Amino acid sequence: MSTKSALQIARAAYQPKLPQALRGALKAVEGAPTQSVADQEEVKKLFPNTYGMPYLKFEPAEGAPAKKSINAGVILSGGQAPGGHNVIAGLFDGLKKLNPANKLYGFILGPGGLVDHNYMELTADIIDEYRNTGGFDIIGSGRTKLEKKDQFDKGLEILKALDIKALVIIGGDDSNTNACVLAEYYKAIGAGVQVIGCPKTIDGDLKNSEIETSFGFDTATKVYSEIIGNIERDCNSARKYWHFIKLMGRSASHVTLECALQTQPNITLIGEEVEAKNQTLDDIVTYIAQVVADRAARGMNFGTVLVPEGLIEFIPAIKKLIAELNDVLAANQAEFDMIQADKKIQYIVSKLSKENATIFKSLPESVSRQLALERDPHGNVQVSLIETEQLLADMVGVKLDEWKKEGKFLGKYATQHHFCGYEGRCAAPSNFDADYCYSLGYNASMLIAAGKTGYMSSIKNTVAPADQWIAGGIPITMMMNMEKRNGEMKPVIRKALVELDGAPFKEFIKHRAEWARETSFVYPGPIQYFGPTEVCDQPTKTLKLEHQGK
Ligand code: FBP
Repeated sequence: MSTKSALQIARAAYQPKLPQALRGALKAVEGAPTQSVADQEEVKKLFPNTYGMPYLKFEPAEGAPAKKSINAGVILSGGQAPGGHNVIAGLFDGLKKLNPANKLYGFILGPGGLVDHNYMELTADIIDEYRNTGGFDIIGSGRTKLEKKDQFDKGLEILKALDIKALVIIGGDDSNTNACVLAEYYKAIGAGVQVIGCPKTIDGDLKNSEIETSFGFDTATKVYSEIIGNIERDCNSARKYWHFIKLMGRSASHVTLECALQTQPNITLIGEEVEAKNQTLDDIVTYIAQVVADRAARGMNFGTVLVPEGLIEFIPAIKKLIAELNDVLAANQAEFDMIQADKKIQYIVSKLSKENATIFKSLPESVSRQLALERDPHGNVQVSLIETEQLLADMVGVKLDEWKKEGKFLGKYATQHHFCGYEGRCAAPSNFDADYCYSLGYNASMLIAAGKTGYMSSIKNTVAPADQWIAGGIPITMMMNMEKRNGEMKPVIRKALVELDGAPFKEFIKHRAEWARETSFVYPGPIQYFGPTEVCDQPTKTLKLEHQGK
């Protein structure tokens, strides 16, 4: 028996809130047919059975809730995000409400569990242990890419053996893309298995006109903002360090932007802006150095800098390099795999264009290795492993030394580095994430009962109180476009990047110069689970500003 903290015990009793429409009998109301966000003809051809389905909304109905016998399976896919356990709890409660004899099976350690037939039945006592807790440890997660027919067929064997009629895949854009491919395949072969997706990722980049936010973003950004606020207070107390803080979030800078809005640091870099302005690494370094020098001239040799982990991918010259690296690796994979480990970098350089080879060679070796060699199973550069915060701090130091010699910088410059990443992904979900996730899971069971496949569970109107949230389903094909992956054009869910004409970014640039000049730090403190609603139930600033902008 494991020992529980006082908070864990108190939190276990929390009953997540559900939208009104999911509380009793309901009916599914179909909306307009959908189209993919781009490349309609190509996407339609690849998804003949699941393309163009209508939006779906659940509305309260008269009478008793429907009864339905159905066993379901669930998979947690990709990086952890606070609230995953509540999605499973909501799904479990929904299935049991449909019929107490219904069973829920969890596939162990991600999509690989389905292929390898590694599973467990999730019973009420197991579920109760995990309600309102962070982490994905109830069944574990993994990054196996579900994309091949033999994986789908292998999965179907175990689904049939367990009489599972529906599979819920909880994941980010890549995992939900694969969920959609699986839904299409099972429908095409008449397998009798529905596939439903759930929008997970702390990165906040799985959102669109219909999905307002991915779960986990709320809690993770609140944890990081607490840490940043604490660092800012330390910084403002000692007044002797520049703190460089890298924030997780993959390519998109949503996490960094949200944390900036919550904590008002001196400098915040936004990858999407760097790309739009066609900035070089030197431009970024010069900008930071200038803020440091200006503050130093006013007696302030301290400050905070937020760096999104995906920054490097947005620097146009490096973006071009990554695109060529992807093509080179895809075209020469067999030959590349045969090359001795210590000769691999040299081999890559020999295949790159002169321009990209020069940039590649100019990067510190740790960065070039990450860009070229160490990709995740979806082909993504593992940006969380690149020490951009250290790289920038050092480069700013070199520039300031030059300026010192020229008499342009007279201050002191000492640095500290931090990375806010893994410490935010498994935090106990905030009230928002606890409610949102439970609703997403419960709603997924209703999509299953409605016989749907290829849909993503959707909960909208999330800045309103939970009883006014709108529950329904969005066809996953609606979110797709064609993109180059491993040298080939593939249908994928379009990643949401920070929009430079969007309300959150506009709010940030309104204040950026003042936050750089002054010390305007805000200290948000830790997430509160019990107490006044204005302290405990606030959604993110990003979500609020995006709603105001509508
Ligand atoms: P997904 O939600 O897209 O799976 O990724 C979340 C994330 O935390 C990213 O922010 C980060 O770059 C990546 O996972 C780190 O991956 P890993 O957990 O494999 O180190």
